[in-house]
Amino acid sequence: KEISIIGVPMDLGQTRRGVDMGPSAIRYAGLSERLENIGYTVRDEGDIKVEIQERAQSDSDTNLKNLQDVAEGNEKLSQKVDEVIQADRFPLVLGGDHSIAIGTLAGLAKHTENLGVIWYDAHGDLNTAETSPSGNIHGMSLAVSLGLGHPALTNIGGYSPKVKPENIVIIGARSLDQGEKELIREKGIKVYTMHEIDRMGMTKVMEESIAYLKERTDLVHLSLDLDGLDPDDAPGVGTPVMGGISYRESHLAMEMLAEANIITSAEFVEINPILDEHNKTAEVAVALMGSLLGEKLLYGAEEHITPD
Ligand code: DIR
Ligand code: MN
Ligand code: MN
Ligand code: MN
Repeated sequence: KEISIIGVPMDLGQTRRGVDMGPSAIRYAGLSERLENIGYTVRDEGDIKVEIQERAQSDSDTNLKNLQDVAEGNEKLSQKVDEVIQADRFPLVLGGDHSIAIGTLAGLAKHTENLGVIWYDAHGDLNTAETSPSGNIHGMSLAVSLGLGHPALTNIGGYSPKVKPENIVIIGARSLDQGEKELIREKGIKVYTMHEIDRMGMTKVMEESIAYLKERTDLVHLSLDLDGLDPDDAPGVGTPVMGGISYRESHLAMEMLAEANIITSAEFVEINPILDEHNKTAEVAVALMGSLLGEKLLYGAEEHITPD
């Protein structure tokens, strides 16, 4: 299968400059070569055109920051993702802040009633204008995809909602706002917080997540916010939260997804080179993409060791 790389230099979903350079940092860390080495044909679609604002623009009648520009960028992204799926290629979306999941999911959900989503993140991104402490749209993208939020966001792609609450699994959560906790309870969203990861181990968490999504969804999207990882392993993020998922646990998670062969699209977001240490976070992202797409250290992508 061919992979289409789509860069989204979006930093208007939050207020720390620099995350718009994420796509460049990831490409510079050797993404295309890495994927070609495991046998894929890689097609770099370039970057989606996104507005750059040096100062946040607040919407006059809501507390949403940069609403119009975030909406426009996501509309373009949704069209591109839709196009890539229609062409039967695998969309690999590079952020940019996590507000871009709105556009990615809008492009994907056109193709199925039962889109599964793995939200790998320290946060839930389940705020609405009413519950958001920051007004930052990157903290709202999952709620928007459930159909909750400003119509300029929920109607991207021309329909809403994009995903059902029971088709979502959140992994790595450790910083949830009060309104997000209430929404999780109300909608019955499946969440593995750091407590469950510590207690059950990543193997069990992924086995359960994979079984859960396999039984109810057809396409499964991985939305991986690098702040899901521990800041020691992924320092180049705008909102680090200590006590995160380790580099090794993350590789294990990606390898298990590769083995289960359920992921049909992915995005890696929130890499901010200004806050990074020598592009470490982009390098971590590329290594995780390699594992997600079937790279193994001792054998090739198409061979599997099957125990007898
Ligand atoms: C916080 C932070 N919950 C907010 N969210 C972040 O602003 O809504 N999401 N950083 O990735
Ligand atoms: Mn996020
Ligand atoms: Mn996050
Ligand atoms: Mn350390």
